[in-house]
Amino acid sequence: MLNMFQEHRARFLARLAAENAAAIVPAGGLKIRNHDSEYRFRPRSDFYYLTGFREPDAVLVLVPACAEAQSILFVNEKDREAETWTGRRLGTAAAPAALGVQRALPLGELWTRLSEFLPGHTRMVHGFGEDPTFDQKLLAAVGTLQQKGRAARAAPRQWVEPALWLHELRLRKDEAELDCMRRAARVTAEAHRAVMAAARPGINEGELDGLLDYTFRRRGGTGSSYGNIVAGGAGACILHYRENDRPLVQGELCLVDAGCEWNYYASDVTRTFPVGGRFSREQRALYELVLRAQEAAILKVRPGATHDEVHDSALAVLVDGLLALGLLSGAREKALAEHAYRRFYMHRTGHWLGLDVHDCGLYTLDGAPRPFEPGMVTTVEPGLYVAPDDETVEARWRGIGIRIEDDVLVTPGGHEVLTREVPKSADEVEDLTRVERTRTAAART
Ligand SMILES: [Mn+2]
Repeated sequence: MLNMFQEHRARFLARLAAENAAAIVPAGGLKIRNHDSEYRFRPRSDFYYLTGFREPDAVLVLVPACAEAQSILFVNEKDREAETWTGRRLGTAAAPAALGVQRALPLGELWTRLSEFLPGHTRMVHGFGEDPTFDQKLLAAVGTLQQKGRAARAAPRQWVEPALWLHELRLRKDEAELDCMRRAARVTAEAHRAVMAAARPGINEGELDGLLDYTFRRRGGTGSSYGNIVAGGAGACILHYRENDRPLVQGELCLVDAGCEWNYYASDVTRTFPVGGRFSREQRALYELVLRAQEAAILKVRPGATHDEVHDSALAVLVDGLLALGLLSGAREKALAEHAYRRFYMHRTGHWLGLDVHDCGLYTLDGAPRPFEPGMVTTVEPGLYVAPDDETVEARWRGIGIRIEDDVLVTPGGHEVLTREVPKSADEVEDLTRVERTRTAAART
């Protein structure tokens, strides 16, 4: 695993050297929840991608033009008393061997020593906006250097955002990263199966939420990639439903949008199933429509295709289906052109996936949709949501919310559905959620 991060760093350093640029990448710090309790720490993705280091506060400095060391990590120094209170620290002595950086220095020296390493670089990569205090200190340090005006050893005079070089690297996943994403996908499949098996009328959404978290951690994941969504009934029509606190009702659907994070790499999966194990006619009709749209969209994923093509192919299937079922009326072209479908389908069909659930990476290049390349991972996630108070449709359709989402890797020959082990066909999903079957299976084991 150390190799993976060293390779990322080497690739980024090569780019920085070619651009005559330095980079400063902070891990981020603890966030206060209240008083002296903090939220669980997760390193920022750029920092983790380049180091594999999980301690807060550390700062990576990459300086390819510096003769003495090109990768320098500033870390919290070993401190017996502080470690008793807040946890173990790697420290400056152990960091170079453990992480493969050339030098490690105490964090307290960052702002006084940074000026030693920056001269000779004309540009500087930093992501502004995450931590204004850090930004201020960095601007001051570089400003001081610029005012010295040492002609022979230039100070950085141009700022470059991480999106330009670093995020281009992160967008294309290497084999070691894909291994993490495949593991995340496998655990996610197990968690969705566990939820389907446990779901029954009366169980609280919160219990299923807990079962997801439990399965993710039990199987070695770093947690969930984002806040789990467990939405029974019309809750599914709220795209980012977060309450997760109602009992499931027989005959309603339950939408679960949750993915395991493995070694901080995300998976992002949505499944929708009937509470009690049998879709109603209307639920099944819409479910199979969303599934057909998703399958059509997945087939589009291959090198050279774009997010727009994926979205349009899902949309064509959905609009045809809505017209056939009578949820939309009139001409197909008009329904598409006037966005009549947006009442039922208001989001896009996919986003990049990687260390972040909505991963970095530009969606357009020179104003045009960006073509897929092997190694990129996107979600494919069409849905249909009929608001519970939508008077424009017959009552039997109201309150049905469905989304089906998988994670799809672009391969040289087309694509690979990383999350293919998560059950998806209407019959499979009914089978797994049928209450009598679950009980009999439990009695047998
Ligand atoms: Mn998603």
